[in-house]
Amino acid sequence: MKDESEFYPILSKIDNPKDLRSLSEKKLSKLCLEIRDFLLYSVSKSSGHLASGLGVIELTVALHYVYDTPFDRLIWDTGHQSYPHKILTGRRKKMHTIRKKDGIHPFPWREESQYDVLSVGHSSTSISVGLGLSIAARMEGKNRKTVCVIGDGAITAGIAFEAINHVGSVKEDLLIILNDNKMSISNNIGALHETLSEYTENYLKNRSFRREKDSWIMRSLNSIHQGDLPKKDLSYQSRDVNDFFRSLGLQYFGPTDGHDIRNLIQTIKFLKVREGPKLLHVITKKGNGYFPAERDPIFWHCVPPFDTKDVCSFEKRRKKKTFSDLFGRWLCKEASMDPKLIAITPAMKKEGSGMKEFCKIYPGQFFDVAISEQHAITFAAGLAIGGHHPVVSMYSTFLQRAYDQVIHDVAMQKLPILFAID
Ligand SMILES: Cc1ncc(C[n+]2csc(CCOP(=O)(O)OP(=O)(O)O)c2C)c(N)n1
Repeated sequence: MKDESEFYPILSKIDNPKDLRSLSEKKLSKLCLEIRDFLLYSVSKSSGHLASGLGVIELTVALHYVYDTPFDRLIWDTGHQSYPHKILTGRRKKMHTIRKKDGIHPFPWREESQYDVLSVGHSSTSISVGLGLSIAARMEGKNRKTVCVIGDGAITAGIAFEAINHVGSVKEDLLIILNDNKMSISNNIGALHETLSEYTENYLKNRSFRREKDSWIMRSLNSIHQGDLPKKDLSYQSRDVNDFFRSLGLQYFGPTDGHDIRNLIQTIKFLKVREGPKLLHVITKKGNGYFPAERDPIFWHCVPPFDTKDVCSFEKRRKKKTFSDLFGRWLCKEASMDPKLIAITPAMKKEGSGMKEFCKIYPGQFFDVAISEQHAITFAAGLAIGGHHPVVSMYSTFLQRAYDQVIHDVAMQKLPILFAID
């Protein structure tokens, strides 16, 4: 182990978020650099999720800085991005034990820490749990706040939409942070993803408008300090994203730079005192600050131990064939003889399912349906009824999401669907 205080002068003094909150804002950028370096070092020793954590360091610092955790509730959707959260909530010295026998969990785990509100691993549950917690907090009457952080990948699942539909109608006080890095494990997919990307691109192109908006944020923040809530919200006036979330009863704010710690803190402070259901659209880069992970966030999503000084040979070694690649090869061979074969994956194109080649050779017979295991199966049922030969590839653990669909929409209908279960 490196000598902590020498390499991490600020981080080594943070054993919980209270220590973090005692720092001046000026020190936070430096702290983020130290966390980034520490995270890289510890994952290189332990193995685990890397690129997503690198992308939310500033967000994690800002949230623990502004909110009074663990009194205020912070929920990380899916939880693979929660390593920086673990580092700041008393588990720094155990980070190298992640995924080791008797080590700490690679996802938030309720029994491990009072800061882990929900044990996760399966995606898209944060908004439902957040809503339950915000109702409980209102009934408790202690002004406890609830924040959910959900990725643009995780938000594609049905349960997230079901929860938003509920949040918007009961109008509880809840902040949803949409961490938009354009990636799921593979590139993200779907109409919402396209709209978010287009919206953000237009926004970034329009620099002069951005400057105007930024000063608008400052004006709004000033008025908050004077006890006067702004009449208008901060959102950029575009029909697409705004209208989508507003039609579901959420106040939309953003997009905002998720790597600018000062901006994040100001924005989150502003939202903390604004009542009602709100969504803050934060733009981040998966793998931020570590060039290999920025260049290939799919590869660096989750990694075995590696030597930080010899990344080239690590990348080459890891590109060896896997069992999933063999499945992908079999699929290509079958499709060459069967034009009715359709391959379906819920957001696991490359890693879980080895379909990278298949989708290039047979783009018309391939569907990545985003994180939607239930839809994937009932969609396959429709294709089978229509005379096609669907192959649905899925990790067994995520297939749990869709037991009912397997039984009701496939088995009971006696439909010929092949399940490739890893
Ligand atoms: C129900 C379910 N299906 C699939 C997965 C596998 N999975 C883990 S992380 C992830 C991508 C999530 O993307 P996003 O929420 O945007 O987070 P990012 O990694 O981009 O930070 C997927 C598909 C899962 N955890 N749960």
